[in-house]
Amino acid sequence: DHYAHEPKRHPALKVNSQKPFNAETPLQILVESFYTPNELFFVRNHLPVPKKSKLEDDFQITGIGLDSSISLTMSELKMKYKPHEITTSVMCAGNRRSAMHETKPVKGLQWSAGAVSTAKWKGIKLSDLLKDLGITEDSKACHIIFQGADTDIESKPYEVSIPLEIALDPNREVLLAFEMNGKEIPLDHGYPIRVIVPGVIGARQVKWLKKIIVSEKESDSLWQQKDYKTFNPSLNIETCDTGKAMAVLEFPVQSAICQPANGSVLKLENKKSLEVKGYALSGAGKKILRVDVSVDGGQSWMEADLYTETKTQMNREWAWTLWKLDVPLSDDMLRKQIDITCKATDSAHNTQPESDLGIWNARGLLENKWPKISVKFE
Ligand code: MTE
Ligand code: MO
Repeated sequence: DHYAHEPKRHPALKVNSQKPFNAETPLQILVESFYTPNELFFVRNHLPVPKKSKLEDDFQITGIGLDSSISLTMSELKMKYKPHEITTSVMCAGNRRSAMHETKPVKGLQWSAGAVSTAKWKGIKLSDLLKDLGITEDSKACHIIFQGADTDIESKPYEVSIPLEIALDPNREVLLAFEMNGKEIPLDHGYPIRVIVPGVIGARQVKWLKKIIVSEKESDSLWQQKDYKTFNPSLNIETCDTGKAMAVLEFPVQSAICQPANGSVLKLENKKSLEVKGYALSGAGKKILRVDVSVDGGQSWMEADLYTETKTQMNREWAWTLWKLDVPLSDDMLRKQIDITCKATDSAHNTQPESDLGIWNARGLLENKWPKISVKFE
């Protein structure tokens, strides 16, 4: 059985598929803490989890600009390079795909808004390692390919790449991480070493890292060349040109309403206001400036309170912002369904579209239209 080495999982995870294992963090739990507990961090696996005892703590680095293939162990890494800690959110490009699917059917796992989580990661900076090995901006290389230890039935590993420019940028803080929230990285999240690339979609952040290849070209894997691309909204899976489209890297501004749950029937209890909570984040290190909430379909907006545990540098916010608002309740609202929507604005004043007609794409990636929930009082 290819799936003989799957770890035990927390029963609260909302399972999307068992083999391979894909599960989201329940929305209520997501906004309970800034750092997602490791055992409740969403899981996105394309392939079976590799056997733990086979995951030795070393990996290879090879490719152009290097005389030979170099093998590095975790203890060597820790000895040679300064440890570095960052807080980042990891979000799957398919997060909220089910909302896009409602507009027009799309291919892929039907994620709700729980395909995102946040952790403090400790590791070494990839830029330190690359510079030490003499890989510079003027080398012939343009891409860094990462290979995981997880393989398909033809023994092909999960593989993607990132531009060298991002890998070498010390301010981008790309990590070869070995700790997640102060603990060894759990098996589902890439034990013993995974790549963390702040500000980009989850797909580029390779778990169970086995090999780094310094290359002139992008990875030729289907995850780099086919699956994680967006297209003109009028193109479908058959008509889209995957050769022409760019691989998705950085993501647009996003938000979600996590509490109350969509469809809740709430108790009256002399309520004067309703507490609404959610998250917001943006790609490329943009921080969240504002989250606005509307209960009248966008005619008027209230500003939510923002909460973060990171000390943001300009353009280096890698983690989400949690938000909260006590929505005042009028007598009229208590009698009928309340529709709640929100939108976030990032530090470049990018904001979310009201509808997804203009961003719809055949793979259902990067859905970020205004999230909507409805609740009522019993
Ligand atoms: N790395 C390997 N080796 N295999 C995978 O299937 N999935 C990617 C990425 N890294 C994947 C991987 C995708 S699509 C996402 S969204 C993130 O891991 C999810 O990370 P998580 O499971 O730790 O939440
Ligand atoms: Mo993903």
